[in-house]
Amino acid sequence: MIKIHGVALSPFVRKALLTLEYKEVEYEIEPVFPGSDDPAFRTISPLGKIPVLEHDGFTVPDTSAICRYIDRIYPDRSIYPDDPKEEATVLWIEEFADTKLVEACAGLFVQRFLNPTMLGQKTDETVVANILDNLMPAVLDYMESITPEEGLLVGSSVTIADISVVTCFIQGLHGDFDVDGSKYPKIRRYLDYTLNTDLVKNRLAEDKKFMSQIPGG
Ligand SMILES: N[C@@H](CCC(=O)N[C@@H](CS)C(=O)NCC(=O)O)C(=O)O
Repeated sequence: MIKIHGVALSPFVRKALLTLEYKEVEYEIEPVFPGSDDPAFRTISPLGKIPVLEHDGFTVPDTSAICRYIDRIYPDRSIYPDDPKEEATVLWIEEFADTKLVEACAGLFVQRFLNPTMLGQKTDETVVANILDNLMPAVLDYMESITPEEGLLVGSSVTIADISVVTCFIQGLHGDFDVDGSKYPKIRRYLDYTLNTDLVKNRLAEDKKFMSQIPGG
């Protein structure tokens, strides 16, 4: 059985879970908070980051490695295109989502949800304003430029690009951020489509259940 070390509200843990759920692979979660200094966790996650995948005594951190590993051992419904150019494109979009898009979306989640509910800290409105005024528009301008008028991001089936991007926008929703369709019609169309798939709706429902158990959440 696959074990994911982490907590499901992390955008990166969600990325691994969406990959497993898309492939209908059973898994269990070993709860670990980001930055945990538990020595056993640090051994399998030298950077202290979640998630880490464990499978048959083998462990690997980092979702880029984790999702690729899952795809290799469960090759049905591959999320990596055969075509080299399409594969390169989805890997690039994954990288963009894992760096810039997550910075903007998770930044709002941290300020507006995590700080006030779990960390006992106030929302820093200066940080929020900087994300909304500077980081987010640049990120969304780029996303709008690469999002097609119809269908998924690359090709005709779900890829690691879709999973990486959607997990970030879910994090944004948890940080009270949604995409304005009058400014970004292609992203809006894409989100209306992907957020309404059973895969994503089920994951969102799990998130909401978890968040509602947090005092103030
Ligand atoms: N590149 C990593 C990023 C993982 C990551 O940044 N996880 C965050 C939680 S969302 C974390 O564990 N942060 C703790 C830290 O940086 O100390 C991946 O793809 O898994």
